[in-house]
Amino acid sequence: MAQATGTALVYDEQMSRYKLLWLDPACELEVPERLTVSYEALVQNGLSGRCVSVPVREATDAEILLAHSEEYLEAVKKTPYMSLEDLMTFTQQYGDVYFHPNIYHCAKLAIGAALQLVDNVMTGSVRNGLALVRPPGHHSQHSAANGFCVFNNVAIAAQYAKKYHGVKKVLIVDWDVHHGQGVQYCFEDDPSVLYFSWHRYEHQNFWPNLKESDHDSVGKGKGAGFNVNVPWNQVGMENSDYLAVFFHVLLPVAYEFGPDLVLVCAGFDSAIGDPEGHMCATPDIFAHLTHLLMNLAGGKLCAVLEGGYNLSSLAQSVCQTVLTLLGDPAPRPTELHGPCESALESIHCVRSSHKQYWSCLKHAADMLSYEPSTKHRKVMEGALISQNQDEQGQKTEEGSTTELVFPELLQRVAPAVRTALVLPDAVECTDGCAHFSAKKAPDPLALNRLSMNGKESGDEASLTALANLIPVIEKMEKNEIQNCLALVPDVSTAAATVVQQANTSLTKRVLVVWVGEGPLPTQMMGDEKTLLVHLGSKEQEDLNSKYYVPISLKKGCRDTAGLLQALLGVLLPLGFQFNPSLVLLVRTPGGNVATAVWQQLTCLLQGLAQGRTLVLMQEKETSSISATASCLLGNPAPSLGPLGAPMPDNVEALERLGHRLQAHWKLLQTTAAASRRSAPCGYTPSSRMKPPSV
Ligand code: Q9C
Ligand code: ZN
Repeated sequence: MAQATGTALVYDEQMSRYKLLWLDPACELEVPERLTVSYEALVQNGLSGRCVSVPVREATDAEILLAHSEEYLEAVKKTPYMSLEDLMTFTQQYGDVYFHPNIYHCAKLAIGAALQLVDNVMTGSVRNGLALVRPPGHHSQHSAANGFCVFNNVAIAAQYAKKYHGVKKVLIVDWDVHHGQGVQYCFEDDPSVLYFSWHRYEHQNFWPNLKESDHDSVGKGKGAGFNVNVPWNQVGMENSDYLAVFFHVLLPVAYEFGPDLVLVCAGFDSAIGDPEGHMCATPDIFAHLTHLLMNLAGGKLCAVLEGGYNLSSLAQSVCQTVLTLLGDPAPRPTELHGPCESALESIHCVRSSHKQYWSCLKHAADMLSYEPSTKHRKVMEGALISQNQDEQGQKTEEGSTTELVFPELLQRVAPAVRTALVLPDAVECTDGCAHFSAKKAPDPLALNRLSMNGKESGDEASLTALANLIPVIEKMEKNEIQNCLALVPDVSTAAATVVQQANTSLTKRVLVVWVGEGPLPTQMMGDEKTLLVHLGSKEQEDLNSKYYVPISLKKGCRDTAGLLQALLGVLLPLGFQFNPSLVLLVRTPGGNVATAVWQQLTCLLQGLAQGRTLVLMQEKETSSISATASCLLGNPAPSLGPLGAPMPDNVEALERLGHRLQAHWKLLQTTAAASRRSAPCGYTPSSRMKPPSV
């Protein structure tokens, strides 16, 4: 089947036609404007026009019964005919939810919107999409409404995808700030649906105050290991905390799982300014979260709106998500200083709880019996504190929350040319790219630049190839070209030239990702403007350099699971924290990396440097041109399928490397302070394997 393209937007303003009809402080945040404001923002930013508009429909009884009981459905069916008084009474049997004569209709449309999205993605008429819906779904349960939710839109969508599209494995990523306990209950013993949720928890002091929202609820029976909870035990979590959880918990597990479809419970109450979440992650983080999920399942991603109660934060976050689904480069993340201590405790705990279920976590540190730094408070005492904190969300006359101060939506301007190809003349072209010959007579200015850099001694062919690269790099700097694939006679010389050229400006930082064996150009062993990460098989000496990171893997790049672990757990955290303005991806001849893994690498690295990626390959590697160009053009990498276990030696080596580097690069941390202090010193692979000598 041809590569699916396009982003669906499933929306109908009908879903804004219900509201709270009585006084209830717990529910007044859930307003119709949440939906209209989100949609208006998409229109204003020209994004709805770039999406494929997909109509909603009402879900059928059979579809609702995929996740709910008949008794509950029959009860909800009566609500359109109830008096106000009866609606209030009906509402009272559930927690933090309200009914309205029109909510049953809207709830059926919300499910139908999610199912329309799944249909369009699964049949390949679009690649991905967002359903903007009300009421939300992830708190609703088999026989209960809860937390503004009536029917479980995403749970039903997952069951539907399995039943009607033959989907074998579904990943549900719940980035809403609340625990989607309804989704957890639905799939607790089901190994075909992996549910991940992070949520404000505060040691059970935050709503819904459940024991089963903690990190040790991992699923039951055959589903053990397929429920991943990351509790936030403090408010104020930032971009670094969210990214650290993706790099060290969600992504390794998700890639090992190998889903056929990704569903996102896309709640934006986890963004800054939200009166429920009290978190500090900025709206642009959703561009990165989205991008990081877009190469799973061959790009089949369906996002469905859940929470989000600060209208301005919500609208910005929705726009960032859709921009990324459409393929626009994500903005550069702002200063990431690494996860906070409380987030590290959570990460440490969840990795430890799951180590027996996932190969990628097999060597994760055990929890120690140290006293946690974030003290466990008594539930009742804490509940009072949470309630008082919530008073700070001030209300305007209309009942919407006043806007807090956070960065404006960063305007993203996509370059006119997405992908430039610099190829030897005889080489076959790939569609959709701009071509730059490597053999045409070079620009004299560029030649002059090269000779100033001491390159005049090289042979004419390689000099010409280099000279033709320079105008492309300049265009990338001017935002006229986003990325480039160049085939050159000698990758080593070309890489050195590019780094030299890029470093001429003071603010430029280059991340060099060197795949395969050397020779590494000696003049680029790394400095504060050049971070060099070398993925290869040669045993490296344990250099203690911050800017030269050799990742040596046994069997080189052929241990797919090991390489993925290196990519997700080391390269991406380093890259995000370094925050380059250009990524230079170099593949040496005979690098021996499988095409599908190379594509994951190429795709994921485009989350950095606003997608400014320059790929250098050896002239003769013409068979990789179309696979590489496809990734640079924004097509998803093909699914790797479920991953096996990485080679134990490689896991050990990565663990050791992480410990060595985490003093410099805090985004590599995966453990809380108490265990981190003891880990790096006296740590050897063999001491890990043997029981401690008493
Ligand atoms: N201040 C969704 O985000 N409880 N639901 C609020 C505590 C209800 C959130 C009371 C929160 C429900 C979809
Ligand atoms: Zn929520």
